[in-house]
Amino acid sequence: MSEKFYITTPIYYVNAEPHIGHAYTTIVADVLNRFHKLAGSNTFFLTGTDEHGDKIVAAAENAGQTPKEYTDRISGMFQDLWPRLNISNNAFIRTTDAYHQETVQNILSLVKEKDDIYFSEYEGLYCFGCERFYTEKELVDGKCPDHQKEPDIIKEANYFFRMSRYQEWLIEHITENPSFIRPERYRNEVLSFLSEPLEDLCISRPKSRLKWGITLPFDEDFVTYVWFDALINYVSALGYPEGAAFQDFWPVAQHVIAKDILKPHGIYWPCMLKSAGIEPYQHLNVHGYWNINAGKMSKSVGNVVEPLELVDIYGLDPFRYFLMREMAFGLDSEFSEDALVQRLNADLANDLGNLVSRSLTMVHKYFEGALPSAGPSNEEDEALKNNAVLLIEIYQGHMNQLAFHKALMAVWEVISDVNKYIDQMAPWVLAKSEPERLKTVINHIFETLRIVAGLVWPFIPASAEKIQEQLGLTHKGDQCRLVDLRTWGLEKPAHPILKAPGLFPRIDLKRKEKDAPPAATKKKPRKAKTDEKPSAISFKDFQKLDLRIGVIIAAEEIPDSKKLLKLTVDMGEERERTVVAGIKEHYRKETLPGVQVLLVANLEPVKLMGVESQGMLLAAGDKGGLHLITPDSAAMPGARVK
Ligand code: ME8
Repeated sequence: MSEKFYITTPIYYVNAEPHIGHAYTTIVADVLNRFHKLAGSNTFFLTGTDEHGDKIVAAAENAGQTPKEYTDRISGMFQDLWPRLNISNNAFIRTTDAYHQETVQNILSLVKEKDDIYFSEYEGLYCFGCERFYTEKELVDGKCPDHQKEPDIIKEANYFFRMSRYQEWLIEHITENPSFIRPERYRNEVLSFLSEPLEDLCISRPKSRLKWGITLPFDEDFVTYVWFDALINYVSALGYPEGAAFQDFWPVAQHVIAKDILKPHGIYWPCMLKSAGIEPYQHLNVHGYWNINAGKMSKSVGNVVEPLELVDIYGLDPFRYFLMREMAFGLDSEFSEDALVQRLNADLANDLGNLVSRSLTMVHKYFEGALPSAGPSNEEDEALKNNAVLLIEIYQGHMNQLAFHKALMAVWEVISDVNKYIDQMAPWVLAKSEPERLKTVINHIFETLRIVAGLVWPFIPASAEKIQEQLGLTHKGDQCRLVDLRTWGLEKPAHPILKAPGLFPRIDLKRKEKDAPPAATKKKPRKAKTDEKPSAISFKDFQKLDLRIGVIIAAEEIPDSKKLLKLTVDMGEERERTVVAGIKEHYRKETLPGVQVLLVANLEPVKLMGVESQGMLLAAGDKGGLHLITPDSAAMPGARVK
């Protein structure tokens, strides 16, 4: 029987449209869900929307809609967003769903029967933004710390949940289960809160003040407090109490939230569960905030980052990769588009993208797409293999600790190992001198890529599946298992290895600066029209050009040059050439050997920074930076362009 895994996100309020914070939490849950599939578990992943309460009524009024119309619309936006972020949730719950409302009423009845609910008059400080009462002590300068507003004094009779009864039990449970709330800082925060007497929780609102909620099963004049309603989604979605999914998945429940809702999840929810006779969840995983310019994202400040806008510009997998690589789970992070572009160019386009492309090009060039078997291996081959196999264990350790950024760093170390291995082994030299050895080298590159593709799948699923397809693997995506990745040489390609079109287009860092000012203020004086296009040349002139395919076999820095790299290019029959190319700002030199290029071969040699250049590489420049022109499939070095 396979292990089970159950992961949830908060159910998001429908009073605002989805932003990058919601996207992050949901992507974290998705990564965990996919990772546990990779590990062979039977998983269940839940997300949804929180639709009752004052805030929603106010937002609906603002939008000129009824609460029902309004919640349908915004909940729909969340439901539309998740597939576009490749979120693999099994269910989407709305607190307005009938089955959820019924479960809330059942649990309220159970808790009431236990004498854990009582009726009482109460006067307190109420923040409508937070939809809860505050104690004087919790206020900062007399204001709600979240909404910076003085709370209203409200006096009303309400129902209360005897949370105080469970304080001692909760302290004991947290102390005995160190990973119940993690990372540790949030566990300590909850314990520190519990070191003061716990007050009972007001769990109703009179209908005279709020109608949009779930009616209490024991008093028609009241609706349920939105948190008592919302938290129950985690069990109602599984069909509590009888549902098979509840029996299977509740014992392994894990929640992902940000620190803003630590108290309801770390205190109210375990006490509610205990009172209702339900086992506590297994882990509460708490992350920090994404900040913008060192401040919290907020609609009023106007700095809300919309996920789909970023996905449209940079692509989904770069967006997912950036969020997971940049934030240390548990700590706050600063969001910056420039940092995203840098990660995309360096980690994805340069390191991973180029590795895949140069590796597959070699299988084509030397073996026509058929993966060769490995012969005897030497020390370097063994070192690469050991690092790649060991990576699986290291990765698993980090993932189990929610250290996603460390898991990715470990994968990228191995990516860098393969890039170095290729440079050291120089397959383009082996192709001429040691064809048997070449087979072993190519085979080791393939095996390492198989492991890398499997491990990056939870983070960048679409790209990983593309790589797996190109490698000809049978077990792609959610069919791939960690246990299979561990067995070196397990999978033979089911079809010839495919050519690799660029996986991650590079983005020009200067794009934003160029695009930013309005065109009117940026325009240079227009020149005469005839200067804008190169003038036409005759076919005869064109024929004078000698354009040829070359393969870069080495790339070196040129001292003191910011832009130039010195390349050694294999030209086939002809001798190797040295070419000085202005591509240093766009390509890392380690990733260039093996790349096929197009060369103007009959230019007069020129000296650049003291190095004679015997030709010129062709490249296209656009908003995305510089792109070397390369044939769509491996061509013979020296081949003429016709
Ligand atoms: O609190 N950085 O819903 P909500 C990171 N309905 N994550 C962020 C973020 C940021 N700047 N801003 C929001 C609610 N989030 C309740 C939950 S659960 C039973 C009820 C994410 O729409 C993060 O996950 O205000 C945070 O906990 C959640 O959105 C709050 O979502």
